[in-house]
Amino acid sequence: MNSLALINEFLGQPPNASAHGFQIDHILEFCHWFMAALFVGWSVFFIYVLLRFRKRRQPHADHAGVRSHISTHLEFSVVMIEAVLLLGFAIPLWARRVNQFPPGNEALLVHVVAQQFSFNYHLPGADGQFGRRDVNLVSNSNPLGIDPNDPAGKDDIVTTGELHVPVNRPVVAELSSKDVIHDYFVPDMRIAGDAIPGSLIPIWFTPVKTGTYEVICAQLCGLGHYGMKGTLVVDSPQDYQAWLKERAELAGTQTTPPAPAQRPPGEPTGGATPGTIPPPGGPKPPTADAEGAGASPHPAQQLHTAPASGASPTPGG
Ligand SMILES: [Cu+2]
Repeated sequence: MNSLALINEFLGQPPNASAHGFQIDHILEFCHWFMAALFVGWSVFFIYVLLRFRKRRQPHADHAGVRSHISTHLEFSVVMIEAVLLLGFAIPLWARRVNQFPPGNEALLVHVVAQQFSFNYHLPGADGQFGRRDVNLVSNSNPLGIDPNDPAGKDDIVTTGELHVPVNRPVVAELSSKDVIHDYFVPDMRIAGDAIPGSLIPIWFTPVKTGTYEVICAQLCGLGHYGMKGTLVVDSPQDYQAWLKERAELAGTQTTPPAPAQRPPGEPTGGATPGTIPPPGGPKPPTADAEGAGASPHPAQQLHTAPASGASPTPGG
């Protein structure tokens, strides 16, 4: 770390842990120093103008305005520096990030599916193939709607909140969302990307330091946004293989994945989880609302709605 990096640290940026991060850091450092210089420069100019054009010295307004061209030259220089920063550094760096993805056989591909208020991860398992996902199969016990009848999905690994990746290997994360727009942000990896319903947005990074890093949602996505955090664990290759084995064993024995994240205080406690809203005209799920006694249906009505045929939320197999 050179002395220029002091301003990034001062502003709370965690140390970089990715292969490309130093390029982002250089631009950030330059921008922060440039903005600091502009702030000091314009502040001095402002104070000078207040004194120079005070009423005692300038009792009558002068319509001719400023005769010196210094401020014009200064403003032109600032515009030039900003144009060079944007066209010469920021846009080429961004272009490299979005155009030069690592080759598919080299990278680890993971699907990241955001929802209020957690991140789900889908890994292809030992066969390297992702199982088919269907929005109609999404339920509390199958948060990603993986088709139980698809052989490619049998060994898939699904986790919520925590992802493990091996060190020094590129990771391509394809972002999508089940409900609203989220943003998958890993500050230590200097990477972020929006997770938008109906879109698949790939981002990539290569972790270069083992450790545990924070993942946060960087889009205001609802009342529980503040708690939408996760963990990225960068493992040594051996630890990563051990984790994969552990997850595969868990997937084999566990029929019910972990319960969905609890709703934060203030969030409506309606029974439906995002993605499990029944289609219009379909049977309504039994209401789990404990707040309003009037909301719970009459036992006779429950008899009508509960045993609707073909509406079992439990995936077969
Ligand atoms: Cu979010």
